Amino acid sequence: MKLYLNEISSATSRVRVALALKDLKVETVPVGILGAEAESRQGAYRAINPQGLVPALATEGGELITQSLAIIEYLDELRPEPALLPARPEERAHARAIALAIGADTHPLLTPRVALQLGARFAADGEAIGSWCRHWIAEGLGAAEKLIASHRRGPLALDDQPTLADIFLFPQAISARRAGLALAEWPTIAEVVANLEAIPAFADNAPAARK
Ligand SMILES: N[C@@H](CCC(=O)N[C@@H](CS)C(=O)NCC(=O)O)C(=O)O
Repeated sequence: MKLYLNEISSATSRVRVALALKDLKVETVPVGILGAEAESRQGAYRAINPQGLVPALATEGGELITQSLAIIEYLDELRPEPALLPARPEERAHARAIALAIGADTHPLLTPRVALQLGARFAADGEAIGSWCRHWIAEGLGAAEKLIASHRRGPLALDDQPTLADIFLFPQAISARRAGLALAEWPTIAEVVANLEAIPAFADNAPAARK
């Protein structure tokens, strides 16, 4: 399998964590995502992923799968152990809800393409874009804190085994810290993230800091 990725990408980090948890190895292809002329915006990469986003996974058979959630669920079906969703249907739904609160409703507001448009259309400078990002991260993690705290039965987001909820929460929390937010504001998340940082599959696959 071949993974198109960027090391600073939080969506890529989710897939890298899932691969590590399942001990699956892939070939990696770096794709630049920063700046108006980034590789991800060029025709050659758009021919691979029409959305111009990373991650994207080429399967052994050469089929291209986009979207981190779809990729991770594919990997979970390909190699079911360790399972990334709990057994009980209600808990599976909670894991997906937490993953989507971050992956669908928080992270999309923080991407380079959004920052580019804020700059181009509204003359937002680095400080304004930083403030925008901190606002949406705080809104997203504030909601995730309540969702997690109301269902949690163990040291991780849901229980004692990593699920989709942990895989989506972790990179977003690392990005929050880098954006200057203190995780202590969300005590449940801070505790979960500290426990995840002790698991090599997470610690070794956090999104890299921007240089
Ligand atoms: N929903 C997508 C989001 C993918 C995404 O937004 N990736 C970012 C990096 S974390 C990206 O490629 N951004 C390029 C850009 O914003 O121009 C997923 O989960 O895979």
